[in-house]
Amino acid sequence: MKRPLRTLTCAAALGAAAFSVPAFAADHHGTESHQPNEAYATLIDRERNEIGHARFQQGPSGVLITIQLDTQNESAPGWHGVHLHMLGDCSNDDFTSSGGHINPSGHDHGLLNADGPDNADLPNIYVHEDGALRAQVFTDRVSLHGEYDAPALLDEDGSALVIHDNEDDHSTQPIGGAGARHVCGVIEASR
Ligand SMILES: [Cu+2]
Repeated sequence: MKRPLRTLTCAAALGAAAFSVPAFAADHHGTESHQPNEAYATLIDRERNEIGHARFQQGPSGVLITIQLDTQNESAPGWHGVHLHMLGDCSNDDFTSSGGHINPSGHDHGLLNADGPDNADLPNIYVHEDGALRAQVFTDRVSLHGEYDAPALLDEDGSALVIHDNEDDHSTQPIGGAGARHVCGVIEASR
């Protein structure tokens, strides 16, 4: 009795494996979304020198932003406010062409504001004595393409990452006292 039972069990297991392998393979060769889930920005200073870049990675619950500034740029050492501005346009001298903050939520500015934060708000970033900076910040108040109903960075008129002259105090209106814009980068889809 034992031997035939074992044979049956074996055959059943093989049968299951034979069915599961093609199904697994089909999943991995099936249609995948080709919409890019990354974006980048080349960062320029007011003299239009390229001084760094930013990478935007869309995750399931937010966008991870990696910012890099090269050494020898004109950014003053210390903390600087960094925000997401509503137009993908860094064409004029003071970068006001990038418009105001992305903020369809209508919330006040400031990560520490009881009526905030607005969609564009991010933590400050720190520039070292030699001008270099490496930072990662994460936000779920924007998305690349409208994921989880957050405003899209890659919408029709684009958007820009802007680094300000001063630290953002995360509460004062409208931009936390962060001052003028000294670095700008148009956010573009990665290919
Ligand atoms: Cu700003």
